[in-house]
Amino acid sequence: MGATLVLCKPDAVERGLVGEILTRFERKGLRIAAARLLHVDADLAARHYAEHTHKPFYPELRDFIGRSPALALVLEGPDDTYAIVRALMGPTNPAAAPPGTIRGDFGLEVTENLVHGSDGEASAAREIALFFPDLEL
Ligand code: 3AN
Repeated sequence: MGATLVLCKPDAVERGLVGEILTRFERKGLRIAAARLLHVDADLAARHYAEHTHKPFYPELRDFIGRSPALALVLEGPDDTYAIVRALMGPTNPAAAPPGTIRGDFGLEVTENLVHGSDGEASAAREIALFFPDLEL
């Protein structure tokens, strides 16, 4: 069994795409283990995006991720659940994402790219603990 953190980012919530996105993960066979609608404030953004805080795009990313609520989820499935989620999401830049992926079907911009999914087992464990400190899987 494996688990990963997913964020439906503010653009997904604002555009009413959360149901569509969750449907894709659920139809694939992944299970929702936890969910929480929250404002990602500057402190949480800096901890979540620790490897990006010094990059030129970070201020824009921080302001975007905190501009309205995001839906944080823990999805459960096989050992490589994080990779399954990322395959359904598509590449970071929605303009380059193939049709059939979430970003390919619904996104145009690299900052407003609808979803986040942990990029490995270690980052999944770190990010789940950050957003769901009381969760026991
Ligand atoms: P992913 O979300 O596909 O794992 P990361 O972890 O490389 O991508 O980047 C985290 C987030 O930072 C992306 N989801 C995107 O919103 C933003 N981002 C990454 N690269 C850029 C960039 N070159 N310009 C603007 N935003 C970026």
